[in-house]
Amino acid sequence: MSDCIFCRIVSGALQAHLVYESPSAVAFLDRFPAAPGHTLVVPRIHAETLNDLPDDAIGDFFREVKVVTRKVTGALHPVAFNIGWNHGADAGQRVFHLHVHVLPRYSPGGRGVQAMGSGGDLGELSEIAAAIRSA
Ligand code: DGP
Repeated sequence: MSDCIFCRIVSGALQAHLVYESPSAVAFLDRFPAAPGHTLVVPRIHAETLNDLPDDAIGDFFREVKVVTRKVTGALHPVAFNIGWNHGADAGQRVFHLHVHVLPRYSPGGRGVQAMGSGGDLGELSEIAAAIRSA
């Protein structure tokens, strides 16, 4: 898609600091890093979200996320990572080409994604689980 900035990075039309390329994925430094070495891993094919990535592409793609994580570890020696992605505008997704944030952490005591929860009354677990199972 010519109007997708990550498709343009994948094709070479837009400059980025590439750190890894494979037949299925491209990885480059986030232009607005949250930590040194903050890297984005994107599938070569355009998929807005994980739901849009074909099932037969998912394994290869996530294997490359692992490769990139190991490369960042080898280069920068973080103590841990937050690895994940924003799925949908209301979760903070701003670029609608699936990308996994590989975000190195350099100090202990980090809070996980659970810290994004709102707390309070979060519903009855058994009812919620049943609804998800039957969906
Ligand atoms: P998200 O909120 O999950 O959609 O994150 C999008 C990320 O993409 C954000 O951390 C900044 C980064 N980004 C946006 N535009 C560019 C760009 O043109 N080049 C690079 N390298 N990163 C970009």
